[in-house]
Amino acid sequence: MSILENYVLDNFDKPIRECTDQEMYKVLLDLVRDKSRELPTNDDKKKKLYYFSAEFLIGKLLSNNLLNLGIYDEVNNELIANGKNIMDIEQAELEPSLGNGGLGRLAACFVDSITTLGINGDGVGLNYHFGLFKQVFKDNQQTQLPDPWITEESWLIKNEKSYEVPFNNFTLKSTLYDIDVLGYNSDTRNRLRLFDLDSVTSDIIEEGTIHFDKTNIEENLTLFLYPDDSDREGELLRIFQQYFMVSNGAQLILDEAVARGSNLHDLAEYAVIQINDTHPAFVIPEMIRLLTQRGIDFDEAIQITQSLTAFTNHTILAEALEKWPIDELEQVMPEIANIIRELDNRKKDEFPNNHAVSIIDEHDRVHMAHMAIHYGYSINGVAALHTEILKNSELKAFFDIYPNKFINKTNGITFRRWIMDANKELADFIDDLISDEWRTSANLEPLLDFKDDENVLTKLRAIKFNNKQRLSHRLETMQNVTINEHSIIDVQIKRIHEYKRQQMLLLYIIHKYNDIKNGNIPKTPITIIFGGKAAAAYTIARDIIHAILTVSEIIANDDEVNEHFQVVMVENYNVTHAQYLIPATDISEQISLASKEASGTGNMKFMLNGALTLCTLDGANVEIADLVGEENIYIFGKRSEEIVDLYATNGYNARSYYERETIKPLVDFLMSPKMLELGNEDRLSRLQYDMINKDYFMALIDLEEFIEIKEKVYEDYEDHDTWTRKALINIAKAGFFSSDRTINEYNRDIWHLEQDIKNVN
Ligand code: GFP
Repeated sequence: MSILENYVLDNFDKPIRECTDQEMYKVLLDLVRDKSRELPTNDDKKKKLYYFSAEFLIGKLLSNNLLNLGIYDEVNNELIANGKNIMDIEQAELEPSLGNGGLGRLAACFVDSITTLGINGDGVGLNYHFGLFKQVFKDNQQTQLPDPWITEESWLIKNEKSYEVPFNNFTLKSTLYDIDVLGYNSDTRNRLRLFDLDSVTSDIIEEGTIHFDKTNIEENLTLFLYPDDSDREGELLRIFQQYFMVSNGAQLILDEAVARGSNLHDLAEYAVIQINDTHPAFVIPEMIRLLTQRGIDFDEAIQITQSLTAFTNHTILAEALEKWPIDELEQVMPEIANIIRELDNRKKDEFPNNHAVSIIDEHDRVHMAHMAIHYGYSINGVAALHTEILKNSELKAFFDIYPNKFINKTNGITFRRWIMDANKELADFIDDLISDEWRTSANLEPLLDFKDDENVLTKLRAIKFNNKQRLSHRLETMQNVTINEHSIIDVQIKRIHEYKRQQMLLLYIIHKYNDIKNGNIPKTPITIIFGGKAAAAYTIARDIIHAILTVSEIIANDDEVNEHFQVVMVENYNVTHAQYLIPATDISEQISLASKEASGTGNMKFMLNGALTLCTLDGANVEIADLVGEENIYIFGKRSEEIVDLYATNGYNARSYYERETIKPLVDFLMSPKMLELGNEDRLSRLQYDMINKDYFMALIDLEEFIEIKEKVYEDYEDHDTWTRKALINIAKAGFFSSDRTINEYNRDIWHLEQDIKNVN
């Protein structure tokens, strides 16, 4: 009997052909779960990694798991033979929005690679019932709705384990859900451990919103990721969430370590904790508390905790480096607040008068990153440039006292999801050219032999075109938008944030629109696509979305322009959208203000799929440029040192740029009659005012250069052979960005765990 028949008959008592897609989804879920359960966990290995993260943006799991189990083709062929299409079946799977952007997606790529390399390591986080939120566009504005994903047919498996978390005045008892994490062709599995609370309920959410009573912790604790923290109640809720996550995680670690034979004094031989960004940093005082509770002396508890905790920093933006008022910590978890005071006192004694390294500052705020650096043994940045900025400016005071703790770990992406799954046609073609060895080694360099082979270049273009058709079909069904599959596809997809400068691309779009109205028709039509969510309380980011949607409507309504130029904003951008967008893209927009984007990982995904990067020298763009060479990438804009200097000297004046004759009409367009006819005056005037008078992330500083280089990129596209050759070189050089390489380095330099697969590039 075939791989599927048994399951189908067991469940539905009818042949595959007669099952609905929903039924087939259930069958495949059962099949994959059973196969995963057959794989042992890595518990026989003594030491274990616990990757603590507020976010795990895992995306849909069905295809990925089939692929990792090595049964994708077998299953797919059987489905096809029975008139089924796996892409349709996958529609039944709801995508969890358990992350915000790159940070959460990185965590998801990492757990895949950790398992693939045969490392004993679980992810630890929370089981948010409604994720971040579902983005819905209404009147050209972003609105936020709950984004449910937990159904009977989700990947969650209830675990028996449960822990008590002691808050001030009350205790909450957790429920643990696991999601199996499979590696590529791996004979073991790991897990995501997502903690939850049975009493949490959607009943307290106001209909059609994401608002709820923030004080009702028992019922709201795991409703949403990053609930609005613009008031004190919101801040308290975030602290409740963070403490709940780390207390459960730390108890789990102790349980498992003891079960494997630890006497707690030797805990560092059994466990290592990676703190992903600052959200899980309370694990430090919590681990100290738990160890002392189990009879270990306070000084030794500090030393044990320090020897097993490492920290990753993902940003230099002050807003993301969390600082919690100590009185709020006292209100939520007084014992932890006391421990933090003690930890701070010790460091104040050790480094008197060095205020820059205090954990508790003069405003009585606890700096989570400072706590993690002092009381962890390693701190890493996520790209070479970012780590240098940490060492030389943002965290210089720490680098001066702990030079050996600082290390760089340039981010990576899992090739399983980002080419093998997302771009099967390209992956298969690469197999034909250089054998399938790259699927495990990530070595794509042999492709360089084909850079002058016209047949190969033609085939690459054909694959890109097919991916454009696939994207076009998806946008039609999802959003009722038709795009021209013969157009240049130019994409910026990422969280909406001023430093990422979607507003700069918007100003370029206004320029291009005017230019086309003036009779300069592009040789090949152009489609610019945005995707990304703005945090609900981040007003200017929401204004930017509004302006993009409004301009896009103006262009769509203008018959002089719309055949040549189109602007689309994908609604509710998520991992699945990305899997369709990235393989179809020609131009990858990585245009952050230099020094501000720690790494970027979208940039790596685009490169791997043969898009050319248009970028500032920021984050990992610098490393992409080094790998492919200047002639295979488009670089513009002020360099990082200049920008750091401008901030230090207060040297940027937006208005002086605004007054330039190229720039003024573009910014003024925001408040033009055309815009006001379709748009919201409050939002547009606020955005315009901000750009002229503040422009904190300097969108105007690089605008003229950006316009110039964009014209050059479009012109270069017309030479198809040269363009595709550059694309091929980008693909060939992408191997460095495999997350297997990144994890191999983390393990070699930070974690020191047993690892089954060693021959990683
Ligand atoms: C952050 C940083 C990015 C970085 C990721 C992962 O998240 O530069 O690539 O973390 O390290 F800003 P996002 O802004 O992408 O969410």
